[in-house]
Amino acid sequence: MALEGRVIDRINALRVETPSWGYGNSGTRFKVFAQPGAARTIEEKLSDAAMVNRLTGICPSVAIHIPWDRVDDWDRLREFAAAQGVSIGAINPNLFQDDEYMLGSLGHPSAATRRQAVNHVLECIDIATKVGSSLVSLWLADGTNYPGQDDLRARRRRVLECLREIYSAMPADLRLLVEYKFFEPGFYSTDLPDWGTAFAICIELGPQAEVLVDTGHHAHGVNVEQIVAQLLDVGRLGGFHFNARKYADDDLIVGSTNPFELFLIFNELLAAEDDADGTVARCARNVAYMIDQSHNIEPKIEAMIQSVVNIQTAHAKALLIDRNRLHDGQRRGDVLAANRVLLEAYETDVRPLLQEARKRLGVDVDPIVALGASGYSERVARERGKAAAASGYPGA
Ligand code: RM4
Ligand code: MN
Ligand code: MN
Repeated sequence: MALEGRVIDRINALRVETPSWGYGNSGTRFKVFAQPGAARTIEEKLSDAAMVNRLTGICPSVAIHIPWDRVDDWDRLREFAAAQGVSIGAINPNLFQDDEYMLGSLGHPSAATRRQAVNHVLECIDIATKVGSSLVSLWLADGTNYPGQDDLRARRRRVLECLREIYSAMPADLRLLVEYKFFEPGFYSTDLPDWGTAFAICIELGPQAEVLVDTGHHAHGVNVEQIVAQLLDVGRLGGFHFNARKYADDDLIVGSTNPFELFLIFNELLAAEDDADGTVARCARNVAYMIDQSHNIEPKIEAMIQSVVNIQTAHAKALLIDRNRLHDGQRRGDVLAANRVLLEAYETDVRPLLQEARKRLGVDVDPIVALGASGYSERVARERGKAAAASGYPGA
């Protein structure tokens, strides 16, 4: 029971940030299906995120995207969020939707376009300060589509030079999370294609730059949990964009396609939290857990809650791993005994544990059922209607 109490405390200590763009209309490049009640403004997105937080008890911050969520008065927005019981989390600059960015942003061949891109990130740093956020997440759509289109090393130098300027403008309490992705929209090369490139850039910048792992940004078969382990061991894992993928950067509900991978990721994180090396343990404890999800056909608020529940499930299962027996199996070279320790934890039904954890948090034992019972989705559908409006997604 004492053990169960400790596990429940750790289940309830997890915090997951939800993204503003997950509440507005979004979709694929083929079609954005407008949904009744989809949030149209940043205030509506914050209200929906606040509902997710009320139902789950563990989602008190919301990532925003600039310019999709830009407002004139940031103090007012900060107060609006606080009144809803949430705060503004990571600021995500948008370096891919201006006509100027056809050939890239920080890696663009033209100095004028690079200037525009740097200025945009500087504005985002300023916004972070105004709204009280300690995170800027940077994803570059930069890359090339054809061999020979641009000089790959020159692009790297341009990106680095711009990032140096950005880094030097950061206040001491801000972290820059550098996200990588191996393809799209550049289909021949991407300027920050993998964790190693992102890590090398972070090392060149300094300790406030850390790598962001978006679980959907890897080629098929890549061992994402090993990447997580490597980044933890060098103290440079900054955060996650959790989502699920089957084929590409699908941005599906977290844990919907490969829940075992999610469990193995948490296995690495929890092991590192207790590492004897203080740098590793500190890094693991400061990881920013964020969802980066875009809903195409699924109801948005329900989908977000489903992701949070799936994250909690994987986290809870990883908390049950018997580390003594695991290490014992590893020491003895008993390959299958060690493997079975992980499977035992993974196969445990943690639903009763999560229900107990939710009771202690003072939220409903089943947040999805509670959402249905609240009538929230029907109410916002009535009030907001079905608007093909301003979520930021092309065609939305
Ligand atoms: C990108 C990447 C970024 C997200 C955008 C909307 O693929 O994952 O994190 O901000 O999509
Ligand atoms: Mn992402
Ligand atoms: Mn993505």
